Amino acid sequence: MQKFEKPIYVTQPVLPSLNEFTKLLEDIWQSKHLTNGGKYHELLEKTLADYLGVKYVSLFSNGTLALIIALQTLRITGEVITTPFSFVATTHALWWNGIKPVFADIDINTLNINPLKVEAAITPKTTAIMPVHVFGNPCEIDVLQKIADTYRLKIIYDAAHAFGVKRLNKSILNFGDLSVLSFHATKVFNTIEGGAIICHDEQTKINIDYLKNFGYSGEFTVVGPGINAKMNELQAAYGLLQLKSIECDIEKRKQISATYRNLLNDVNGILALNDWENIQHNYAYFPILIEQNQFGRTRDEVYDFLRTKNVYARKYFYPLISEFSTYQGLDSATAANLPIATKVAKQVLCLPIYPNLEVADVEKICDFIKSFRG
Ligand code: T4K
Repeated sequence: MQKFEKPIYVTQPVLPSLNEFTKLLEDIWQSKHLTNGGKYHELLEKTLADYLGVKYVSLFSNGTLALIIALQTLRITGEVITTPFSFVATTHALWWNGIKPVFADIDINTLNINPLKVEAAITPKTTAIMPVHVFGNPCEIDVLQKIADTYRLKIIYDAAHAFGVKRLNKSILNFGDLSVLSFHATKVFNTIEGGAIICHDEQTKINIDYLKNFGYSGEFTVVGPGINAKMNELQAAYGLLQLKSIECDIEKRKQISATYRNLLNDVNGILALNDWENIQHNYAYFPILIEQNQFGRTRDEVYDFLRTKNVYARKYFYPLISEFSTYQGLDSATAANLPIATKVAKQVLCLPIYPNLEVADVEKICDFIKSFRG
């Protein structure tokens, strides 16, 4: 089988129509209102709140700053329990706030933080939990909330992957104290770079908006040491256009996901996560776990082999965040404390998935994988 002529990456952004974007750019050029909460910024916040089914959206220049500000908003200090199986920005946001990250292991079925391990990691210094809806699959939100209520902890969800995900028709962004989205180019919904904090009451929204704008509450008043994390008008306008195709984009992702599942279902040693009951997924990623004993090849061998075929699958999330030198010294960062995450990080491979990926290409990727069985 011939390798792909052009590289197939793990993802590819959906871009809005250039013609339509040009019209909005002309409008922005006319108004000369480029940033600091212009009309497209306001409109995108409202449109997203409606689309997502949440009360308040505060737009940000990226998801990482949104995470940092979410922690500032709730004045989180001390220790925060989080997952090592995520993109490094999750824990970096804690570090930037002078908070000690405490890693808890993940659940083998969901790849999300295991609530039992969260409860076991609570100390008198714990103030909050920062779980991640990894690959867009919801955490055990009810169990986590019960733990948070019992121990009076806040929950900030890193929902970077969870745009549009619903449980029983309700957005999972409505759970916890705050949820943070990323609108990076690699995400289901993108504004090139961007992000948002979702909150549930007006005062919190006002505080978040102060913090992302240097702490200004009026022309001459600064209420706190804020930062500059605003989204500009060009990106907001781009986001509004991108929303037009989002339903169709997620539907295409669903088809790709179903094709992978059908074709890889019977391959011994390749495990894909199934759709979950009562969950409306967004199919942001297509992770598989490769069991070497059954498949006859390691995850790294499959990764390298696919690259020879011009397929750039990604090892999200390897290494674990706890394995990076910044965090290695923490008591909770050991493989002994994180056996499931350690195993999963060695087995996981995210296969290409994006709306414009042809089903024939998905079939060919599956054929490559099958042909490589040991
Ligand atoms: N929390 C979680 C759980 C996250 O996953 C992330 C970000 C964050 C927080 C932080 O949110 P942001 O501050 O980023 O808003 C990517 C993204 O840069 C990062 O946003 C994302 N998570 C992470 C999982 O993936 P890389 O280094 O793997 O991206 P990169 O540049 O290698 O892109 C992957 C592939 O996508 C490329 O091979 C080709 C394609 N691509 C990429 C870009 C940027 C395109 O086709 N066009 C593009 O413009 O980190």
